[in-house]
Formats: sequence, C-alpha cells, structure tokens
Amino acid sequence: MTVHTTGADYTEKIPNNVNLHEDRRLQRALESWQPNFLHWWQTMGPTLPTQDVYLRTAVNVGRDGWAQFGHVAMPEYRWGIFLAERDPGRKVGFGEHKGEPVWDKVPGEYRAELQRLIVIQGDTEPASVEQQRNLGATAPSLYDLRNLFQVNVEEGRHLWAMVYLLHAYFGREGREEAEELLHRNSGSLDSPRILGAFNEETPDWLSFYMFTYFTDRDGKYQLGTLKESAFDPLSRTCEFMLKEEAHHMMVGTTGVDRVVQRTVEVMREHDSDDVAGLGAVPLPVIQKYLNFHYSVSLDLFGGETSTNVANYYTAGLKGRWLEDRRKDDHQLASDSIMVDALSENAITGEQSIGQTEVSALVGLNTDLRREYISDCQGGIKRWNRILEEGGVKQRLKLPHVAFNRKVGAFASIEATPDGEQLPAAEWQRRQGEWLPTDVDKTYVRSLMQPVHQRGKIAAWIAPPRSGINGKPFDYDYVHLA
Ligand code: BYC
Repeated sequence: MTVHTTGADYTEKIPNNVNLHEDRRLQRALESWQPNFLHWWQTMGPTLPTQDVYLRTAVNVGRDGWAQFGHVAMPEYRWGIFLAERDPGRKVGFGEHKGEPVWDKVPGEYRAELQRLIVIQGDTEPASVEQQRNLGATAPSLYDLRNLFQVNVEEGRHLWAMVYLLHAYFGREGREEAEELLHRNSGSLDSPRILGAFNEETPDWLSFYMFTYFTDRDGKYQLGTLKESAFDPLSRTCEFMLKEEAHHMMVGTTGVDRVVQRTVEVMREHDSDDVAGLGAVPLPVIQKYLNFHYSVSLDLFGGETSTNVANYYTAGLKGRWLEDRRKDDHQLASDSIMVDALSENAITGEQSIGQTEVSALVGLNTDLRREYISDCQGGIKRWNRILEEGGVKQRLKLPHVAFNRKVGAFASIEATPDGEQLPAAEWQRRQGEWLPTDVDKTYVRSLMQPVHQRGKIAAWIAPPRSGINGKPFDYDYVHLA
C-alpha cells in the first residue's frame, strides 16, 4: 500500500505520530507485541477471506485529511499509534487538581486506577472484533461488508492505542496487561472479556447494527469522559479515537434505519403486519433486539452509585461528558443528584422502583448514563419517523431503565419494558415477549444469506442512501479471495 503522509511515517514498522523511534526500548517492546497482535487478528479476527477492502486508514491527526481511502489487502493493513495534537497550555478541568497543568506522566498515587481504566477500555476493543468475526460470511452487500471491516480494523487500532499507553507509561505491569488483552476472549468460559456486553454474541447483522448503535455509543460516552482526563496522553488518544467512533455509530444508525425501512415496505406491499415468512424482520422482533442491546449497554455504565467513579473524578482521571460546558464548580464536593434506586416500603418491606438523592460524585455513572439515554432517544425518533412516513401505526421505544439489568440498582429485580416490577417466575415465563427468543433468532439468522455481488442487496434490508467517501452503492468495495 502506498500512503503519502504528513503526520505519520508509513515506512516504519509501526506507523505513529508519537516519535516512537526516539525511544528504542518502547519501540522494541511494541515491536515484540506486534506479532502477537497479528497472530490474534489472524486467529480471532474476521474469518472471510478477501483480496482487498476499500478502507480508510488514519494518516494524520490534523483537521484536514486525517484519513486516506484506498483498496487495502488485509494482511497489509497497517495499524498505527495516533494521538491528537498536544495543547501545551492544557489544564486539569475538574476534581481536586482543577486548574493545575495536565500530566505527561502517571502520578504514582493514581497508577492503579489509571491502569484499570485503560485496561477496561482496551479490553472492549478486541472483544468486539471477536464478537463480529463471522459476520462477513453473511453480509447483505459489499457496502456493508466493507463497513464491517472498517469497524474491525479501527477497533484493532483502538486496542493499539491502549496498548501504547500501557507499554509507554505502566512498565512491566503494563506490558503484562497488554498480553492479557490478547488472551482474554469474548464468551470464553475460562477467561472472558471484562464487561458483560462484550461476552454476548453478535451472530447476525441485525445484532451488529444494534451493537454499533447502542454499544459503540457507550464507547462514545466513555471515551468522551476519558478525553477530559488530566493524564494528557490518555486524553489525546481518546480524542482521536472519538473521530473514528463516529463512523461506527453511523453504521448502526443507518443500518437500523434500513432494516426498519425494508420492513415498512414489505408490510405495505403485502398489507400485513406479519412479515415473518415474507423475507423481512417483523417490527416486534426489531423491538426485542433493541430491548436486548439497549439494556446490556446500560449495564456498561456501572452502578447508579459508585465510589470508584467518585474517586476517578476527584483525582482528575475521568471527567463528565462535555465537562467544560457544565455550569458548576467542576468539583461537586457539596452537590447532589437524584439516581434510580429500589425504595423499600418501611412497613411492608416491599421494594419498588424509585429514586433517591445521593452525593453528585457517587452518582456520576448515573449522570453519564442519562446523557447516553437521551442520545439513544435520537435513534428512536428517526426510526419512528420512517414508520410514520411509511404509513405504519406501530412505534419503537426504549425500554425502562430497570428492564433486564444485570448491573446496578435493578440487578436484583425483574421489570417489564414499561417499568412494571414482576415476580421472578413471571419474568421467566414472559421474557420471550420482550427479548429475542430462539425462534426469533433462528428466523433472523435464516434471513442472513450472503449477498457478495457488486450492487446487489439482501431482501431484508433497504440499500443505503449514499455510499462511502462519495462512491456509489454499487462500487466494488470488496474483492473477495
Ligand atoms: N460488566 O463501581 P461500579 C467501547 C464491575 S465501550 C461486568 O459501579 P465503575 C466499545 C466494576 O468493574 C466503553 N462488571 O463500576 C464499544 C466493579 O468491579 P470491582 C468501554 C462490571 O467502576 C463497542 C463493580 O462491578 N470503556 O469503547 O464505577 C465496541 C462495581 O461497579 C460492569 C469503559 O468502560 C459490567 N458491565 O464503572 C468497541 C471506560 N460494570 O471494582 C469498544 C473505562 C461494572 O468491584 N471503565 N462492573 O472489582 C470505567 O469507566 C468503569 O470501570 C465502568 C464501571 C464504567 C466500566
């Protein structure tokens, strides 16, 4: 591949804009991790063999031209290390160090916490590649197949980003953690990925679009808070990762758009709500997939109250979403927040879904989850507009925060998507009304017949409104092997 760069030197073994050649030890350490990464990619990455794929590759972090497009043979893809430009005057924006210069090194007292945050972030990136590895075989079009590869190579690059931080700033422990990131595997019984959602399957393309809409969006919000970090290298790397993340969410948003669009078309053509058997995904099945992916993604924000997050904030390690737009003292020592909680009736002892007031610091996971939830409403609005314009009366909606939760205040109870509490036995009996059943999953999988011909598309999904980088939908995005 010939890539002409201003920001990074693609003749180097590891393209980077961090002057890797000036630190031989670090360079050697990363060069010895590189073959392990490539081995992991070959054994745990995309399974569909290709000649080449039309991909964007990061070449420069600047405002213009950070990405270059071209057909790339997968074995030649170059994962690089890119941090957003340094702002020499940057100050800590929150917590007890607010106003002090940001850190270029890891302060000893925060080493363990920072390493933990970076490891958790790093663990999700290869996990998602593992979850999506078999999807190429059933891609609904070459356009979608290309997007899948794009998402996968960028998740691989995000792993590189975290591994760079671990190697450069956390010594031997960091190098050991970098190895572990390749050893844990999504869904493995012995050594699973750290966070719940990353051990779930992504067996079909409806799941993939829901995952890139809901779970990648958690990535957007978590990276947004780490971008505020006083540890400047973490902040700078997250800033650049966020640019790549935007494409992943576009894939999810428009992917669900197109599934809904096609379902509406088939409903109208046949004047029927029952499109199972007509080659489209029924709206109730779309709703169930949405319920599942949204609820497991809500779990990714941790507990409604958390002393971990309070400590991260006070120490300056992890801020809030759009920290500098918040109109408060950015320290929050005497503020409070209402968070979702189970309230106990003093007389009967019965627990019910309610709210409670806690210190703003321990409620920061709730603050971030709320930002996320209101962003997710945007998807619901656009999908309902498609239903409305198609003349269909049904609507999609986000389930209640207490629905299907495994982490946080509602982990111990069961609730319907409307937020009505249910006895465990009734939940067991009725959960198939709200979450995909084996029958639903089998049906969705039966639709997943590959369409690998240029310009063609599977029958269960509408084509995209536009292609990639100004190219038409029928462009030869992928050459299969
Ligand atoms: N599953 O104090 P709490 C992305 C643990 S996605 C399993 O409330 P905290 C991407 C927790 O570790 C973004 N365990 O947690 C998307 C704690 O354990 P310990 C990834 C969980 O720390 C798509 C205990 O429960 N980045 O980038 O306040 C494709 C008590 O919890 C889970 C980050 O997450 C769970 N879901 O908040 C590719 C950012 N949740 O301490 C990529 C870094 C909690 O008792 N991580 N636990 O052993 C963090 O900021 C926080 O660690 C968390 C949890 C938000 C994850």
